[in-house]
Amino acid sequence: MNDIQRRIHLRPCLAVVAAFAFAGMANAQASATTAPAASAPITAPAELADGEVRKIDKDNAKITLKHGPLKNFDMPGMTMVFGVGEPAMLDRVQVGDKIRFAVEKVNGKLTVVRIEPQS
Ligand SMILES: [Cu+2]
Repeated sequence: MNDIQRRIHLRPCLAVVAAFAFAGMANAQASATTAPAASAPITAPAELADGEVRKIDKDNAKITLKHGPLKNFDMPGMTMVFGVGEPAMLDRVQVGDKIRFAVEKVNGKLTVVRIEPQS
């Protein structure tokens, strides 16, 4: 194969790679509703949802919340169990507390990454 033949042969492959890269960027932007550019999930500002603490499981780093709609995940309001990013977050809440919280998918699991008191 001479140089010209090699370049012609490579071009379609590069186009496919570029298309995949573009699709990946588009997906990242579609899922990050508040951040214009794709960035690490932990640092991306997540939308805060309303919730009420129903149960705290410090041993397993889990919290049961009655939550309002989670727009990021297309989820209506319900009561469900979440993992928490930091077990220490559970020290700052009590059953019955009304909170605002942020959820992100961490290793495929919905995880509460931020808890704030509801004002
Ligand atoms: Cu839910």
